Amino acid sequence: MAAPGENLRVDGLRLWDSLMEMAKIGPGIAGGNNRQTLTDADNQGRHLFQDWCKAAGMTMGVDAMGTMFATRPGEDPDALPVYVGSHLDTQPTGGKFDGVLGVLAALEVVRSMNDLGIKTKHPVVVTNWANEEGARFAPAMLASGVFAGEISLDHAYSRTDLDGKTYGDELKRIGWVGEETVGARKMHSYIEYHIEQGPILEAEGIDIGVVTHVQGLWWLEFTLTGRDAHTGSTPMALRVNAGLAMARIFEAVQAITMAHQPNAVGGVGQVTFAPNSRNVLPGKVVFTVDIRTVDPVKLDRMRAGIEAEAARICDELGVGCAVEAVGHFEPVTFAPELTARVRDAAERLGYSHRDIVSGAGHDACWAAQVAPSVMIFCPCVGGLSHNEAEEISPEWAAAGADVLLHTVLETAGVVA
Ligand code: HGY
Ligand code: MN
Ligand code: MN
Repeated sequence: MAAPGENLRVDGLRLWDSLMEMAKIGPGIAGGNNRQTLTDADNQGRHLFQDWCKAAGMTMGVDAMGTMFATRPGEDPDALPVYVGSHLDTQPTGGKFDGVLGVLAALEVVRSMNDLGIKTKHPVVVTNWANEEGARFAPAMLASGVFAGEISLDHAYSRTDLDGKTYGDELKRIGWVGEETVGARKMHSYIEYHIEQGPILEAEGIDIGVVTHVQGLWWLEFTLTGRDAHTGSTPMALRVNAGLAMARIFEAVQAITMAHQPNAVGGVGQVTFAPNSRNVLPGKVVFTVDIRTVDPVKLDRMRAGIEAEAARICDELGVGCAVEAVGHFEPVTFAPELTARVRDAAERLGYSHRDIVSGAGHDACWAAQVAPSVMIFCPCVGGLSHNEAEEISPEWAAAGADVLLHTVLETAGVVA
């Protein structure tokens, strides 16, 4: 298909300025961001994004999960919109670009279309999905999961953070409970631009990642019940040591993951000890095992192996063991017609590109359940992400945004 304009490019400087402006909100302690979902910082970032969207002539809609949809009208009012976006919430020690690049590059695409006086057949909707990270309220991609009909609104509203605050209460507190029914919007397609969060593109000197698949995931929350006891006076043989059970389960996760190589990952990012006192053996230990692979059979085999091994370990130590699957999605395959379009756009713009599987989960995983979807990656320094030192170059950011612009224009259909 003929390109809408061989040399159409975004304004890379304006995109970078917006990224740096947003990065001032919810600063971290080491140069990154702590703008966790439904915090006051998230609220501030949402308002800045809303102001920018209105200044670009878009109208804002918000659904009952707090996801934001800024619409640029199309010439055909009956045409389903092309959705383009990602997320503005960050990890507690997050970077400036994870998610934010996709939302602000989508805004830059609209700003560029406005500058160039381009009209499209389909409306274009710039999207900020609520709670993509799942750092404060598990699971990740919560709002897009409700949108796709995979998670109920009630379940989502009931999710609690470590302080016992619920998603529903916190969304109400910051004033972002939208009127729209979650999932009522119908999509023509969904396109998401994101940093790779892995080392491949930078190591190979490639400008653009054409994301064909996303690996599947299980988040298994283990609750181990031991017995609070004095770390000094309790004989070793009398201990009901939930902490020791946790350590052995961590080793089992590592061993089972390594036994399922290549292309499988497993680990634990969050543990809570109760009572968490230096001289008390923990009566309760809660942690979430995160396992991922692109092979669905392997994914379920890893889960079964870890659960069986955890039960054996706890039985041996006399520790109680409960496990709940708090997050899951099957491996995702993106729409071939859209991945081909991304490849063509990169080719035409003179950017090097390669197909790639996403190691991280994204809202596009759930969008792909309800509409043809695709993702575009740019490199990131050292493949580092979920770390305040996350870094990309302005050139990398702009190159991916150029490809996003062309992919959106070809999908939304330029009207002369
Ligand atoms: O967990 C993930 O893959 C994403 O960063 N939420
Ligand atoms: Mn992300
Ligand atoms: Mn992330």
